[in-house]
Amino acid sequence: MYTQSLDVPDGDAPGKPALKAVARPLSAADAAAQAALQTRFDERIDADAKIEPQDWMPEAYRKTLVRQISQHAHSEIIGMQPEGNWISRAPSLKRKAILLAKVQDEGGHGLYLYSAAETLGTSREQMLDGLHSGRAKYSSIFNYPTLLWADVGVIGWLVDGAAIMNQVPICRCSFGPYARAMIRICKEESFHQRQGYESLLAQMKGTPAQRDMVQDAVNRWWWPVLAMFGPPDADSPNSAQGMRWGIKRISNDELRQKFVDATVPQARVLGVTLPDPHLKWNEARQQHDYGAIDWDEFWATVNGNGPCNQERLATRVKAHTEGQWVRDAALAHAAKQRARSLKEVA
Ligand code: BYC
Repeated sequence: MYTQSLDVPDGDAPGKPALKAVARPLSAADAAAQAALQTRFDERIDADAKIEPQDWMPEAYRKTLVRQISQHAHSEIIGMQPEGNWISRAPSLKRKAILLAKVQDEGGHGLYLYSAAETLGTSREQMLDGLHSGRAKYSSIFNYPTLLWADVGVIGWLVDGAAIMNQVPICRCSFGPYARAMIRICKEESFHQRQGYESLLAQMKGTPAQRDMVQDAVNRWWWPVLAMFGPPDADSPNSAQGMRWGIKRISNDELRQKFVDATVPQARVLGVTLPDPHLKWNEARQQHDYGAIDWDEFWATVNGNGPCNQERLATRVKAHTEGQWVRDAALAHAAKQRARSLKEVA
């Protein structure tokens, strides 16, 4: 039930012959019109122009965007939980205010992204249904626990740092509403990354126990963060088409490498070690070499068997169920206002 990787079959009951809709052949005129639309779409993609919701687009392009935006939006929403757990335990008023703002931002990001998906014809209800039923994916990283206060800082530094690396190129994505949503999201992610790093700097200036706590958190998050960028390019089924359509601009492995190269000097300034004996500067490549990522652990987590998958989904479903009265009240209020304005017009 909790898997993030199920694809729903097209409704064929087990043991029964599949009923397939038979497509009516296109007339010559319709086929020519279709080809012209496809050509226009391809030209716009080649010219790096934006595709807008009212423009014609191939169904596969629409589907790919809905898939990616869905998993991105759900990541933001589920991503509120690991840090949200610490709001009531933040060590000072300042840290609590910062954390509250950050977690609210993540909720806001989810909402912009659900709206971007709505412009493609997929409703918020459909998206949420996919999440709550366990059919839709969200980022593997949010299935790891936040055991210590230092984990909150490390999420800001490393998880949001990885998110920025991955998401800045999406500001140039070919689909207008997604690209525009990403501009604001990236500005906020930048604040998130800085607050995390600043919190860790403060902890590293504290007691030996605080420094140990930061190192412990870094040790636990480093490898799952590297896996966040997705499978190696050679095992990434969606990359080639995503790149062709300008949805994806930089490959999973390239982004991972850029992240490692940017993070090593930051770790040095912070005074922590990164838990990888193979991590070293490669003079010839002018990049860091790093050790092997445990892809079995990644896929187990994506497929519902990470440390917190069940808890994350159960918490989300409970929050949605318990929030029903808020949605009912908002709808009742909107209906009242509509009735009042109709009365005023009459
Ligand atoms: N976790 O062919 P690939 C955040 C899936 S929000 C789970 O490379 P693609 C933040 C992938 O979906 C973080 N699944 O796919 C929030 C695909 O399965 P489907 C989220 C993953 O789409 C709050 C399959 O593996 N960011 O940072 O070309 C607080 C094969 O992969 C993961 C975004 O969503 C994963 N880590 O590339 C703090 C950004 N990786 O869909 C921080 C937008 C891969 O075929 N998304 N999979 O069933 C993307 O850029 C791309 O979708 C990905 C994957 C790079 C993630």
